[in-house]
Amino acid sequence: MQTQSWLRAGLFAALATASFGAAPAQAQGSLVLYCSVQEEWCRPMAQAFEKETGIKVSMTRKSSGETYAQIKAESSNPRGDIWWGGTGDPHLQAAEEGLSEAYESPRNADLHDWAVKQWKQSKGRTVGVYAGALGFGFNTKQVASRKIDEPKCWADLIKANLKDEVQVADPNSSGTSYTMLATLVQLMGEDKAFDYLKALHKNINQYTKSGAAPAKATSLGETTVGITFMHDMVTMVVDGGPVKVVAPCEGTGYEIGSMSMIKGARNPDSAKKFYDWALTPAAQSLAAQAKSYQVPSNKSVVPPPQAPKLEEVKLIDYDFAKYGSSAERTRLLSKWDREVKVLPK
Ligand code: S7P
Repeated sequence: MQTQSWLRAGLFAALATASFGAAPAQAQGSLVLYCSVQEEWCRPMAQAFEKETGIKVSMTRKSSGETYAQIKAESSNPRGDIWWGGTGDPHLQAAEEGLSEAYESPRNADLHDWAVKQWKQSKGRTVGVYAGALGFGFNTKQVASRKIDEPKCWADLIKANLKDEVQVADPNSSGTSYTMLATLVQLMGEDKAFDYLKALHKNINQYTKSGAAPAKATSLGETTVGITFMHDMVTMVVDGGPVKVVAPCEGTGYEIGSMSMIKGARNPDSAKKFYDWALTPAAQSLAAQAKSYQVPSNKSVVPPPQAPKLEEVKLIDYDFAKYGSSAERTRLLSKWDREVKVLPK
């Protein structure tokens, strides 16, 4: 387990100034955008792109695993043009299965190595747009009123004092939760990871569809602990929720949030324009305005001060090639369905 130097280096880059044109451009075609970050970030992205280019955007927000499944189901008659955001593993799976199109943006030169590595690994079919570490958060009021120790480690989440008090998404629909599954397998080894997931199951009050939903539930006190990306918990803290964000003591995995052009897109020119634009400092700076605190992939965008300091998190050397492969992702998900989800509490 080593802290990743690419993240450390990226945190100190300077913010390039760029602004959108003052007046909306003329209507210039259309774009069907599949968006897998939070709705609060998807909407300003669609609006800013429309304003910049005049291209009419029809946007649908769905979780990463769900979007992958939709693109696969539509592959003989594609409806979407571009898939922006969401964890990298299902983007890599889509790339391997030929569901996305190779493209080299002139903006690649402006990106951190980790974002370009994602692009090279997928033979040009997906590129990194942000990075973020997996962790969990807890409701400080709940912890105090239950008189339990503050959880600090993955090991704390399977203790009996958190029975029915942990929430995480279903890894089939959620990229966040698949990142957890793949992270635990890499941290503990597969047998111990599945023993852990079975023990965790006893403490789970709900497997949500969306990966960030447990952050909101934690903030509202509907669950004591929520397992999410750390940046999704930070959003709750910024909104004033009684939440503490935790980087698990044993170490944790991370995501390279990605973007892919859909194979057979009906509006390929619009898709290319969006792809190039989404890698600009101006577009990537919209994240912080939408209270999304990932590390942007464009080297000139300084991560917002609220963003988790990834250089301080004990990150594993996440094997994206293996855990983003079609065979491994499919195998792990069906094993989780068979051996964990069906268990009684
Ligand atoms: O909220 C932002 C974020 O955590 O959402 C993406 C996530 O994959 C979408 O949610 P699902 O877990 O439901 O798929 C992440 O890529 C992103 O950082």
